[in-house]
Parts: sequence; structure tokens; C-alpha cells
Amino acid sequence: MTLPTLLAVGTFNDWDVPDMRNGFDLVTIASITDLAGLDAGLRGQVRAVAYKGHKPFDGAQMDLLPALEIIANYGVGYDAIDVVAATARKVRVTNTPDVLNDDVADLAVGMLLSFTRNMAANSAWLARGDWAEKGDPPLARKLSGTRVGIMGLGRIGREIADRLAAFKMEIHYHSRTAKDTPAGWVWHATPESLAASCDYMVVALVGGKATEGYVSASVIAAMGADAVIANISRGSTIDETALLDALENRRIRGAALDVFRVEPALDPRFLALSNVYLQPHQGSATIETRKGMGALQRANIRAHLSGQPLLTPVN
Ligand code: 8YV
Repeated sequence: MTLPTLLAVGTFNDWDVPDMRNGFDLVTIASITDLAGLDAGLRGQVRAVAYKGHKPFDGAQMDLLPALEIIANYGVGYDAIDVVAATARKVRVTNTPDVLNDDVADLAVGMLLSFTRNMAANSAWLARGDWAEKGDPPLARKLSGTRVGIMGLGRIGREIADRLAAFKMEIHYHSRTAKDTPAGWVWHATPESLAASCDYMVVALVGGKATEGYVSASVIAAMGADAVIANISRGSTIDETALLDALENRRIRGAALDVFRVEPALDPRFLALSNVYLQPHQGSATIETRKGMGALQRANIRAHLSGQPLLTPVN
């Protein structure tokens, strides 16, 4: 019996590979940009793609895989995949929602605390010997009891809000329509209204065209000079030039960012700032969650190939 050909795109963890070989003829490439270089005969066999990456996967690339039936994305955000092009080609797309909610929310809270309590600078202070030499570092700023604004109260936004509610924070949020929330959470009809009503704003929007630059220059301008922005969604959701201008000119207090418009070669202007706390896109990056994401990705592929309903379909 010939096994279905699975094309794994991206660098997977060692624990993913044995299961990708189990029942599949596995072909691997490091990046979708390597696809055209793959032998045409081999490309013609590929029925499923396990996609891990943030580079665009478009219709022209799908056309290089004439037997393609499913693209299973490793990640909840599938903005790199042209879903319209996939649907037009009757190619199913899946993602990995929910399994990473806790980790992304944990990181959002951790970044807010790290930023506002000066944890990176204080650690460096101690490591340099400044504690003994100069005494205590400059005082930090408080998180508990302040006002947070969640931009996008989807599954991850909700997990972040639930955690920050335990920090006795006043919860404000913006989404298209008001949601069913605990009493006292305040819905804002516009992103500007949210920005004007919080001390800390956490961006938890989905990525893609619809939310590109959603946190615009006018939204950033609506934030108070003492306000902090955090982003764990996609770099594309914020007007990055407007954000950099605001940070450089101290029109906002600071930013805690896990995502950037260009990754990993982020805008070097970020590196010159002292009012930021930056992470290299680590939201889902724990062993436990990455194992869960890989398992869900493969479960979707197996479901499709055995004629079962997809677990987490996108189209
Ligand atoms: C990435 C993510 O998938 O889930 C998402 O949308 O951005 C991440 O979990 C991860 O960086 C692997 O590419």
C-alpha cells in the first residue's frame, strides 16, 4: 500500500518527526520558499502539508502541489496562508486553536509584569554588582488594581482578561459587539475609546488583512502619556511606525511586545529604546503546548485522510 505523502514545511521539534513518519511518506523542506526547488514528481504526490512558518503560502505555491488536499497550520493564526486561494482549489485549511490559549495569556501577563516592575533592568542591576555598589534600583510602577484594555476579546483575550481580573484590575475591552462577560467589564465600541480608558492595553486581535494597522496612529494617540501597550497577537495589528514614534517621543510610557511586523529581523529602532520589554515571538513556546499543537496539526491531517470531520477547520 502506498502511503500518503506529507510535506512538512518548517523546522519541527524532534518529537514531532516520528509521528509524521507514522503512516506517511514524509518529505521535508525548511521554508515554503524552497517549494519550487523540490522535484516536480515529488511535489505531484503531496496530499497534505504540515505548515509551520509565517512566510506567505499563496495560490501560486499551492499550484505547485496539484494533488494537495489539506494544509494543516501549526499555530492558531493562519494569516500566512491564503485561505481564499485554498478554498478556490478545494484545499482544506486547519489551525491549532485553544491548545495555546493558556501559554499566550501567561506570557501577556508576564510581559506586563516584567515591563512595569523593571524586571529585566533590575536583574541586570544585580548582575552588574550595582546593588552592592549603588543600592536599590529606581522604583517600578504598579500593575495590580489599574485599568486594562483588551483589544479583541476572543479566546486568548478572554484568558488574559480572566487572569488580570485576579490582579484586581478594572477590565475594559473592545470587540465588534459586547460579549457575555462577568459584571463590571466595560465594552468599548471603538478602539480609540478603549485606548483612552486604560493604563495598560493588550492587543489580542486575530492577524490578517482585516486587522492590519487596527491599532492605528489615532488609537495610539488616544492612549495616555502614562499608558503601556502590549502585543501578543501579530505585529501587523499595530501601525508600527506610529508606535515607534510614540515610544521614541515618550508620548506613551512603554511597550511589551512579543510580535513585530517583520520577524525575526525586527525594526532596529526597537533595539535602541529603553521603554520596551521585547520577546522573540514566544507566546506558545513551551514544550507542553508545542507538543499539543503538533498533535492537533497531525490529528487534522489524519482525520481528513480517513474521511472524518476535521477537528479545527478554518474553511
Ligand atoms: C506560531 C503563533 O505558530 O499560534 C500562532 O498563531 O503565532 C505561534 O504559535 C509559532 O511561533 C510557530 O510558528
